[in-house]
Amino acid sequence: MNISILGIPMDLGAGRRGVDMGPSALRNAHLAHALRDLGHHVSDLGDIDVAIPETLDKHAAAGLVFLDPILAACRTAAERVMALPEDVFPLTLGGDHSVSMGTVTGNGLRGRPQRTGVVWVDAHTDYNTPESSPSGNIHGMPVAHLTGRGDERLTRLDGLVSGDWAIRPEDVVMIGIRSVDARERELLREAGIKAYTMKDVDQLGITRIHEETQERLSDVERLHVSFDADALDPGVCPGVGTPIPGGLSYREGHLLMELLSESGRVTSMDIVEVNPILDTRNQTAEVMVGMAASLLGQRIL
Ligand code: HAR
Ligand code: MN
Ligand code: MN
Ligand code: MN
Repeated sequence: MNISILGIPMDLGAGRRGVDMGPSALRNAHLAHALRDLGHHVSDLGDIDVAIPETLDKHAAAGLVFLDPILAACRTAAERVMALPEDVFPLTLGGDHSVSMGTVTGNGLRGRPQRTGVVWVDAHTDYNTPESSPSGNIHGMPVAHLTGRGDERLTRLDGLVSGDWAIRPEDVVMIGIRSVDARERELLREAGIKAYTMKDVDQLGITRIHEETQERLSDVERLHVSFDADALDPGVCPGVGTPIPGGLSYREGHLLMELLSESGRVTSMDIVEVNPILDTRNQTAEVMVGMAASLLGQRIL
């Protein structure tokens, strides 16, 4: 397979600094090499330009911290992904999770707009709107905006999305969930988003959850996996800005990636929220490189 790596070194959507260094940490953990070892043709397109927070006023445009530079970066990321040939697998590196508004949109519109399913692997549901958000941090809002809810500048990605393309709420499956804000919970229910909590992981197991996910997403034309490192347990991935106890184990993460890989249906992936400032000797980036390798065909035997 042809894989293109693109970094979005942005931490403007998070409450603390450091995930802007995620792409470097992942490259340092030998991401491209690991994928070449699997026989893939890998090209690293480098990073897009993202504003540095210290150079900006923290203008919280009505509950949206750093809206304008986040919009600009997400739009650029979407355009870069849209420009890739259809046979390329885009592997996009955050950055905080707001980058996925750009990457998912770019993947959905690449070639021609297509019905796109999203597997959102995360401790958080990231379904706040500007009104419901307790923090104003945009990395808590990408799924709401991808499904057409919230601020129109973000749902339209600064005018890039015209017409009626959006991710359908029924085409989103979340896995690993254990932190949801009170009003966010109501919005999720209203929208009918399917979310497997850690309780579901404990009770059903990853194999069953994966089967149900494939069943639910059987009609989508493209399938994007957005993997937030904080879905994994903080003991496995300590280098994240918002660690929540009780996460996916190392093997649960790999099993999910292995099963998604075997399905042959995944067409793009993000790795987000890796924060090397808070990490232990780049462990989190190394674990996430392993997750990408499993999604892209690595097998034990
Ligand atoms: N729910 C909280 C908020 O909206 C925090 C969520 C963002 N944290 C993440 N995203 N790492 O997955 O402010
Ligand atoms: Mn997230
Ligand atoms: Mn998260
Ligand atoms: Mn986070």
